[in-house]
Amino acid sequence: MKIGLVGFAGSGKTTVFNAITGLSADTGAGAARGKTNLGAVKVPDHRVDALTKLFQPKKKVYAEITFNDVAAGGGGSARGLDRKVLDGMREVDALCQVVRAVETDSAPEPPAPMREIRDLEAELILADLELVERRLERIKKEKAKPQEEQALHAIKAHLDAEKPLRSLTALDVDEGAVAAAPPAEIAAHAKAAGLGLVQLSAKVEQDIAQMSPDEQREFVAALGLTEPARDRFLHAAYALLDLISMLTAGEDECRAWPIKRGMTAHRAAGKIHSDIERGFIKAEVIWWEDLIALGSEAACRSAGKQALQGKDYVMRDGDVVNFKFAV
Ligand SMILES: Nc1nc2c(ncn2[C@@H]2O[C@H](COP(=O)(O)OP(=O)(O)O)[C@@H](O)[C@H]2O)c(=O)[nH]1
Ligand SMILES: [Mg+2]
Repeated sequence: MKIGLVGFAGSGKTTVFNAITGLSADTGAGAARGKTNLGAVKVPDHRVDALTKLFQPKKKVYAEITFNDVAAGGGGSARGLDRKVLDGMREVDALCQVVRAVETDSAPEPPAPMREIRDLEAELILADLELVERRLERIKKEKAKPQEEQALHAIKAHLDAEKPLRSLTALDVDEGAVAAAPPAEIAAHAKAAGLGLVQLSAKVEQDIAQMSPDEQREFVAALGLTEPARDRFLHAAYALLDLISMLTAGEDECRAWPIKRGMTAHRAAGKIHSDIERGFIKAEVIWWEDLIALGSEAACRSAGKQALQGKDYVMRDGDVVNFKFAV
Protein backbone atom coordinates (compact mmCIF):
# COMPACT_ATOMS: atom_id res chain seq x y z
CA MET A 1 0.00 0.00 0.00
CA LYS A 2 1.52 3.30 -1.13
CA ILE A 3 0.53 6.86 -0.28
CA GLY A 4 2.01 9.80 -2.20
CA LEU A 5 2.52 13.14 -0.46
CA VAL A 6 1.75 16.05 -2.77
CA GLY A 7 1.32 19.79 -2.48
CA PHE A 8 2.86 23.18 -3.10
CA ALA A 9 6.61 23.63 -2.75
CA GLY A 10 7.23 24.61 0.86
CA SER A 11 3.84 23.34 2.08
CA GLY A 12 5.57 20.96 4.50
CA LYS A 13 5.53 17.64 2.60
CA THR A 14 8.95 16.52 3.73
CA THR A 15 8.31 17.66 7.32
CA VAL A 16 5.11 15.59 7.32
CA PHE A 17 7.03 12.69 5.75
CA ASN A 18 9.55 12.84 8.62
CA ALA A 19 6.77 13.09 11.21
CA ILE A 20 5.10 9.94 9.89
CA THR A 21 8.12 7.79 9.13
CA GLY A 22 10.52 8.93 11.88
CA LEU A 23 13.18 9.48 9.20
CA SER A 24 15.25 12.65 8.83
CA ALA A 25 15.00 13.76 5.20
CA ASP A 26 16.18 17.30 4.43
CA THR A 27 13.50 20.00 4.65
CA GLY A 28 13.31 23.65 3.71
CA ALA A 29 15.47 25.57 1.28
CA GLY A 30 18.45 23.26 1.86
CA ALA A 31 16.64 20.14 0.58
CA ALA A 32 18.05 18.66 -2.62
CA ARG A 33 15.81 19.38 -5.59
CA GLY A 34 14.31 16.40 -7.31
CA LYS A 35 15.07 13.96 -4.51
CA THR A 36 12.31 11.41 -3.79
CA ASN A 37 11.93 10.21 -0.21
CA LEU A 38 10.50 6.75 0.44
CA GLY A 39 9.68 5.36 3.87
CA ALA A 40 7.69 2.39 5.16
CA VAL A 41 5.61 2.60 8.33
CA LYS A 42 4.53 -0.44 10.31
CA VAL A 43 0.87 -0.40 11.32
CA PRO A 44 0.67 -1.09 15.09
CA ASP A 45 -1.64 -4.08 15.70
CA HIS A 46 -2.39 -5.47 19.18
CA ARG A 47 -3.71 -8.69 17.61
CA VAL A 48 -0.34 -9.43 16.00
CA ASP A 49 1.26 -8.70 19.39
CA ALA A 50 -1.09 -11.11 21.18
CA LEU A 51 -0.56 -13.87 18.59
CA THR A 52 3.20 -13.38 18.82
CA LYS A 53 3.06 -13.83 22.59
CA LEU A 54 1.18 -17.10 22.08
CA PHE A 55 3.19 -18.61 19.20
CA GLN A 56 6.66 -17.19 19.92
CA PRO A 57 7.36 -17.16 16.16
CA LYS A 58 10.70 -16.51 14.46
CA LYS A 59 9.19 -13.47 12.74
CA LYS A 60 6.57 -10.87 13.59
CA VAL A 61 5.34 -8.89 10.58
CA TYR A 62 3.03 -5.88 10.78
CA ALA A 63 1.12 -4.49 7.82
CA GLU A 64 3.09 -1.72 6.13
CA ILE A 65 2.16 1.49 4.42
CA THR A 66 4.78 3.18 2.27
CA PHE A 67 4.90 6.96 2.07
CA ASN A 68 6.33 8.57 -1.00
CA ASP A 69 7.48 12.22 -0.97
CA VAL A 70 8.17 13.04 -4.61
CA ALA A 71 10.00 16.33 -5.00
CA ALA A 72 9.59 18.36 -8.18
CA GLY A 73 12.46 18.06 -10.63
CA GLY A 74 12.18 21.74 -11.49
CA GLY A 75 10.76 23.40 -14.58
CA GLY A 76 7.16 22.67 -13.60
CA SER A 77 4.36 24.90 -12.42
CA ALA A 78 4.57 27.08 -9.34
CA ARG A 79 2.60 24.40 -7.52
CA GLY A 80 5.49 21.99 -7.88
CA LEU A 81 3.57 19.63 -10.15
CA ASP A 82 5.97 18.85 -12.94
CA ARG A 83 6.09 15.72 -15.11
CA LYS A 84 8.17 13.85 -12.54
CA VAL A 85 5.67 14.49 -9.74
CA LEU A 86 2.68 13.62 -11.93
CA ASP A 87 4.30 10.32 -12.99
CA GLY A 88 5.18 9.52 -9.36
CA MET A 89 1.58 10.17 -8.38
CA ARG A 90 0.25 7.54 -10.77
CA GLU A 91 2.10 4.79 -8.90
CA VAL A 92 0.36 5.24 -5.55
CA ASP A 93 -2.92 3.94 -4.07
CA ALA A 94 -3.87 7.27 -2.52
CA LEU A 95 -2.65 10.83 -2.45
CA CYS A 96 -2.18 12.97 0.60
CA GLN A 97 -2.08 16.69 -0.03
CA VAL A 98 -0.06 18.59 2.54
CA VAL A 99 -1.66 21.99 3.06
CA ARG A 100 0.06 24.82 4.87
CA ALA A 101 -2.12 26.51 7.50
CA VAL A 102 0.77 27.96 9.52
CA GLU A 103 3.18 30.89 9.10
CA THR A 104 6.63 29.51 8.29
CA ASP A 105 9.96 31.29 7.89
CA SER A 106 10.44 30.00 4.37
CA ALA A 107 7.06 31.09 2.91
CA PRO A 108 6.59 34.82 2.32
CA GLU A 109 2.80 34.75 1.91
CA PRO A 110 0.30 34.15 4.70
CA PRO A 111 -1.26 30.67 4.64
CA ALA A 112 -4.25 30.16 2.31
CA PRO A 113 -5.20 26.52 2.91
CA MET A 114 -8.54 26.46 1.08
CA ARG A 115 -6.94 28.01 -2.00
CA GLU A 116 -4.13 25.43 -1.94
CA ILE A 117 -6.70 22.62 -1.84
CA ARG A 118 -8.72 24.03 -4.75
CA ASP A 119 -5.65 24.85 -6.84
CA LEU A 120 -4.21 21.36 -6.52
CA GLU A 121 -7.54 19.76 -7.36
CA ALA A 122 -7.81 21.92 -10.48
CA GLU A 123 -4.27 21.04 -11.54
CA LEU A 124 -4.82 17.33 -11.08
CA ILE A 125 -8.03 17.43 -13.08
CA LEU A 126 -6.27 19.35 -15.86
CA ALA A 127 -3.37 16.89 -15.92
CA ASP A 128 -5.77 13.94 -16.20
CA LEU A 129 -7.87 15.67 -18.86
CA GLU A 130 -4.74 16.29 -20.91
CA LEU A 131 -3.85 12.60 -20.70
CA VAL A 132 -7.36 11.45 -21.67
CA GLU A 133 -7.62 13.89 -24.58
CA ARG A 134 -4.24 12.87 -25.95
CA ARG A 135 -5.27 9.22 -25.81
CA LEU A 136 -8.62 9.95 -27.50
CA GLU A 137 -6.87 11.71 -30.35
CA ARG A 138 -4.49 8.80 -30.83
CA ILE A 139 -7.40 6.32 -30.89
CA LYS A 140 -9.10 8.37 -33.60
CA LYS A 141 -6.07 7.87 -35.85
CA GLU A 142 -5.73 4.16 -35.07
CA LYS A 143 -8.22 1.43 -35.88
CA ALA A 144 -11.50 1.57 -33.98
CA LYS A 145 -11.29 0.64 -30.30
CA PRO A 146 -14.91 1.33 -29.32
CA GLN A 147 -14.65 -0.01 -25.77
CA GLU A 148 -11.65 2.07 -24.79
CA GLU A 149 -13.07 5.13 -26.49
CA GLN A 150 -16.31 4.73 -24.53
CA ALA A 151 -14.42 4.38 -21.23
CA LEU A 152 -12.30 7.44 -21.99
CA HIS A 153 -15.38 9.52 -22.75
CA ALA A 154 -16.87 8.49 -19.40
CA ILE A 155 -13.67 9.52 -17.60
CA LYS A 156 -13.60 12.80 -19.49
CA ALA A 157 -17.19 13.57 -18.45
CA HIS A 158 -16.28 12.87 -14.83
CA LEU A 159 -13.26 15.19 -15.06
CA ASP A 160 -15.21 17.87 -16.92
CA ALA A 161 -17.63 17.87 -13.99
CA GLU A 162 -14.58 18.59 -11.79
CA LYS A 163 -14.99 15.54 -9.64
CA PRO A 164 -11.86 15.35 -7.52
CA LEU A 165 -9.84 12.28 -6.65
CA ARG A 166 -10.20 10.46 -3.38
CA SER A 167 -7.39 11.63 -1.18
CA LEU A 168 -6.23 12.58 2.28
CA THR A 169 -5.54 16.11 3.37
CA ALA A 170 -2.81 16.84 5.90
CA LEU A 171 -3.46 20.28 7.35
CA ASP A 172 -0.22 21.65 8.80
CA VAL A 173 -1.20 24.06 11.61
CA ASP A 174 0.49 25.92 14.46
CA GLU A 175 1.18 23.70 17.49
CA GLY A 176 -1.31 25.72 19.56
CA ALA A 177 -4.11 24.73 17.16
CA VAL A 178 -3.59 20.97 16.82
CA ALA A 179 -6.26 19.96 19.34
CA ALA A 180 -8.83 22.47 18.01
CA ALA A 181 -11.41 21.58 15.37
CA PRO A 182 -10.16 22.16 11.80
CA PRO A 183 -11.40 25.35 10.08
CA ALA A 184 -15.10 24.91 9.25
CA GLU A 185 -14.66 25.63 5.52
CA ILE A 186 -11.99 22.94 5.17
CA ALA A 187 -13.87 20.39 7.26
CA ALA A 188 -17.01 20.94 5.16
CA HIS A 189 -15.09 20.63 1.90
CA ALA A 190 -13.35 17.43 3.04
CA LYS A 191 -16.68 15.89 4.06
CA ALA A 192 -18.43 16.81 0.81
CA ALA A 193 -15.55 15.51 -1.33
CA GLY A 194 -15.06 12.30 0.67
CA LEU A 195 -11.54 13.27 1.70
CA GLY A 196 -9.79 12.08 4.84
CA LEU A 197 -8.51 15.00 6.95
CA VAL A 198 -5.64 14.89 9.42
CA GLN A 199 -4.67 18.07 11.27
CA LEU A 200 -1.16 18.22 12.67
CA SER A 201 1.74 20.46 13.52
CA ALA A 202 4.31 18.86 11.25
CA LYS A 203 7.30 20.58 12.84
CA VAL A 204 6.41 19.38 16.36
CA GLU A 205 5.42 15.90 15.17
CA GLN A 206 8.72 15.65 13.33
CA ASP A 207 10.48 16.08 16.70
CA ILE A 208 8.07 13.70 18.45
CA ALA A 209 8.82 10.97 15.90
CA GLN A 210 12.45 11.01 17.10
CA MET A 211 11.57 10.40 20.78
CA SER A 212 11.28 7.21 22.83
CA PRO A 213 7.75 5.75 23.11
CA ASP A 214 7.34 7.09 26.68
CA GLU A 215 8.44 10.60 25.73
CA GLN A 216 6.16 10.45 22.68
CA ARG A 217 3.14 9.71 24.87
CA GLU A 218 4.03 12.58 27.18
CA PHE A 219 4.47 15.15 24.39
CA VAL A 220 1.38 14.03 22.52
CA ALA A 221 -0.67 14.38 25.72
CA ALA A 222 0.82 17.84 26.34
CA LEU A 223 -0.51 18.90 22.91
CA GLY A 224 -3.98 17.77 23.99
CA LEU A 225 -3.96 14.72 21.69
CA THR A 226 -4.21 10.98 22.32
CA GLU A 227 -2.07 9.70 19.43
CA PRO A 228 0.96 10.88 17.46
CA ALA A 229 0.39 12.04 13.86
CA ARG A 230 1.77 8.76 12.54
CA ASP A 231 -1.08 6.76 14.12
CA ARG A 232 -3.70 9.27 13.07
CA PHE A 233 -2.41 9.02 9.49
CA LEU A 234 -2.50 5.25 9.50
CA HIS A 235 -6.11 5.19 10.80
CA ALA A 236 -7.14 7.75 8.18
CA ALA A 237 -5.40 5.79 5.41
CA TYR A 238 -7.04 2.51 6.43
CA ALA A 239 -10.45 4.20 6.50
CA LEU A 240 -9.96 6.02 3.19
CA LEU A 241 -8.68 2.97 1.33
CA ASP A 242 -11.30 0.79 3.07
CA LEU A 243 -8.71 -1.69 4.31
CA ILE A 244 -8.92 -4.41 6.94
CA SER A 245 -6.26 -6.83 8.17
CA MET A 246 -6.42 -10.59 7.88
CA LEU A 247 -3.98 -12.45 10.11
CA THR A 248 -1.79 -15.52 9.80
CA ALA A 249 -0.22 -17.18 12.83
CA GLY A 250 2.22 -20.00 13.45
CA GLU A 251 5.64 -20.91 14.80
CA ASP A 252 7.39 -19.36 11.78
CA GLU A 253 5.57 -16.08 11.55
CA CYS A 254 2.69 -14.04 12.95
CA ARG A 255 1.56 -11.49 10.43
CA ALA A 256 -1.08 -8.93 9.44
CA TRP A 257 -2.01 -8.63 5.75
CA PRO A 258 -3.82 -5.49 4.58
CA ILE A 259 -6.71 -6.35 2.24
CA LYS A 260 -9.71 -4.47 0.84
CA ARG A 261 -12.88 -4.78 2.91
CA GLY A 262 -15.28 -7.20 1.19
CA MET A 263 -12.51 -9.31 -0.34
CA THR A 264 -13.32 -13.01 -0.70
CA ALA A 265 -11.14 -15.79 0.74
CA HIS A 266 -10.16 -16.73 -2.82
CA ARG A 267 -8.83 -13.26 -3.71
CA ALA A 268 -7.31 -12.75 -0.25
CA ALA A 269 -5.31 -15.97 -0.72
CA GLY A 270 -3.69 -14.32 -3.74
CA LYS A 271 -2.35 -11.54 -1.49
CA ILE A 272 -0.15 -14.17 0.16
CA HIS A 273 0.86 -16.00 -3.03
CA SER A 274 -0.62 -16.39 -6.50
CA ASP A 275 -0.18 -20.20 -6.19
CA ILE A 276 -2.46 -20.25 -3.14
CA GLU A 277 -5.16 -18.38 -5.10
CA ARG A 278 -4.73 -20.63 -8.15
CA GLY A 279 -4.81 -23.89 -6.17
CA PHE A 280 -7.33 -22.72 -3.55
CA ILE A 281 -9.16 -25.58 -1.78
CA LYS A 282 -10.49 -24.04 1.40
CA ALA A 283 -9.76 -21.56 4.16
CA GLU A 284 -9.55 -22.61 7.80
CA VAL A 285 -10.69 -19.54 9.74
CA ILE A 286 -10.46 -18.82 13.47
CA TRP A 287 -11.51 -15.56 15.11
CA TRP A 288 -8.34 -14.10 16.66
CA GLU A 289 -9.86 -13.75 20.15
CA ASP A 290 -10.87 -17.42 20.16
CA LEU A 291 -7.34 -18.46 19.27
CA ILE A 292 -5.90 -16.33 22.08
CA ALA A 293 -8.53 -17.58 24.57
CA LEU A 294 -8.21 -21.29 23.74
CA GLY A 295 -4.45 -21.22 23.16
CA SER A 296 -4.05 -23.38 20.05
CA GLU A 297 -5.49 -24.25 16.68
CA ALA A 298 -6.20 -27.82 17.87
CA ALA A 299 -8.14 -26.54 20.89
CA CYS A 300 -10.19 -24.25 18.61
CA ARG A 301 -10.91 -27.15 16.26
CA SER A 302 -12.21 -29.43 19.03
CA ALA A 303 -14.26 -26.57 20.51
CA GLY A 304 -15.89 -26.02 17.12
CA LYS A 305 -14.29 -22.59 16.79
CA GLN A 306 -12.53 -23.27 13.49
CA ALA A 307 -14.68 -22.77 10.39
CA LEU A 308 -13.94 -24.28 6.97
CA GLN A 309 -14.75 -21.64 4.40
CA GLY A 310 -14.96 -21.78 0.61
CA LYS A 311 -13.88 -19.38 -2.14
CA ASP A 312 -16.77 -16.95 -1.66
CA TYR A 313 -16.34 -16.39 2.08
CA VAL A 314 -15.90 -12.67 2.81
CA MET A 315 -12.87 -12.11 5.05
CA ARG A 316 -13.37 -10.24 8.33
CA ASP A 317 -10.98 -7.86 10.08
CA GLY A 318 -9.21 -10.09 12.63
CA ASP A 319 -9.73 -13.49 10.99
CA VAL A 320 -6.76 -15.81 11.51
CA VAL A 321 -6.62 -17.83 8.32
CA ASN A 322 -4.83 -20.92 7.09
CA PHE A 323 -5.31 -21.56 3.38
CA LYS A 324 -5.35 -25.14 2.03
CA PHE A 325 -4.28 -25.33 -1.60
CA ALA A 326 -2.85 -27.68 -4.22
CA VAL A 327 -0.99 -26.71 -7.40
N1 LIG B 1 6.95 26.83 12.03
C1 LIG B 1 6.66 25.77 11.28
N2 LIG B 1 7.39 25.53 10.18
C2 LIG B 1 7.08 24.46 9.43
C3 LIG B 1 6.01 23.57 9.76
N3 LIG B 1 5.94 22.59 8.80
C4 LIG B 1 6.93 22.86 7.92
N4 LIG B 1 7.62 23.98 8.30
C5 LIG B 1 8.80 24.59 7.64
O1 LIG B 1 8.46 24.91 6.29
C6 LIG B 1 9.61 24.73 5.45
C7 LIG B 1 9.22 23.86 4.24
O2 LIG B 1 8.93 22.55 4.69
P1 LIG B 1 9.23 21.26 3.79
O3 LIG B 1 8.76 20.09 4.60
O4 LIG B 1 10.64 21.25 3.34
O5 LIG B 1 8.24 21.53 2.56
P2 LIG B 1 8.13 20.79 1.15
O6 LIG B 1 8.78 21.66 0.14
O7 LIG B 1 6.65 20.69 0.89
O8 LIG B 1 8.77 19.44 1.29
C8 LIG B 1 10.69 24.10 6.31
O9 LIG B 1 11.59 25.11 6.65
C9 LIG B 1 9.94 23.60 7.52
O10 LIG B 1 10.76 23.61 8.67
C10 LIG B 1 5.25 23.85 10.94
O11 LIG B 1 4.31 23.14 11.31
N5 LIG B 1 5.62 24.96 11.65
MG1 LIG C 1 10.39 18.55 0.33
